[in-house]
Amino acid sequence: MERTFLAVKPDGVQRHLIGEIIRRYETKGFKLVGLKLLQPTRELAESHYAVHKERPFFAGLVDFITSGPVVAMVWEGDGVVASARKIIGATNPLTAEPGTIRGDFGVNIGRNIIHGSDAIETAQTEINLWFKPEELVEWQPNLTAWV
Ligand code: FUP
Repeated sequence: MERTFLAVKPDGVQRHLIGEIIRRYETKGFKLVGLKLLQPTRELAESHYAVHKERPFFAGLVDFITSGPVVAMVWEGDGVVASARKIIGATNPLTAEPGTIRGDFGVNIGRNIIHGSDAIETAQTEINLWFKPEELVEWQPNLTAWV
């Protein structure tokens, strides 16, 4: 089953958007299989953003993502990688469509609230970077048992 890595960035946590963001993926129908709050180390942040190492914004990006707690998540479902990106919206919140997370809540490209893996292979790399295998939970949704 397809999985993706999502992270509520320090600005999303400070702005009390954790619940709002989780709600969007839960109500869409994806399954949460990993969740933790942590303040990333520089080592973790530099690995996560290694693809941007040579870019002028790299140091500021690492400063920002390590500046406070982040909510790291793994979500599972058919087509979850692309769908999660659609729900997030464009990188620049000023051009992200209304109705997307960045379009609804952000104004600043450097403070764009949430990260989402951009491809299935990237998702696998990011999940392995942020989570140990035993931190991921296999479970079967069973609505009829509870309602
Ligand atoms: P995204 O996949 O939409 O998160 O965007 P990118 O992987 O292209 O960029 C990663 C992060 O770098 C963005 F979330 C914000 C930051 N960034 C800048 O600060 N300035 C830029 O010009 C581009 C990206």
